[in-house]
Amino acid sequence: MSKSIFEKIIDREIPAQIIHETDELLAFRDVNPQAPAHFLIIPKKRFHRLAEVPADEAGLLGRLLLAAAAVARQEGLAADGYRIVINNGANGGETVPHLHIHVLGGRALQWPPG
Ligand code: DGP
Repeated sequence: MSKSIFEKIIDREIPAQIIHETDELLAFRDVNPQAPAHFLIIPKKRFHRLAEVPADEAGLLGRLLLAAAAVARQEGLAADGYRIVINNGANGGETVPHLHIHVLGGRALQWPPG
């Protein structure tokens, strides 16, 4: 299967503003920000969406969430708060077929989303 945009970012084939990286995950700024602060956390291992992550990867999912909180803190979002979103599949609004966690902050966000 051909590489997704996010795999090309992982492999440094296309540029991105990377703000955190470990051997298993990457955080970078969203190219089309929906809030003053908007970044994505992705696993380097490819899962098309949350629903495809097997039970034996529960630890990785936990570390992705912890990294989202840690990078939000690093970005100065912890005091005022932020939102974490995972779009899963077409009706969820997922456009890039590689699991990603959105972190949005820097303004008050509406609920429910449209
Ligand atoms: P989603 O709709 O949940 O699949 O979100 C995909 C997000 O990925 C969307 O907010 C825009 C972002 N995005 C798409 N292509 C690129 C890219 O080439 N670079 C970066 N940094 N973000 C991208």
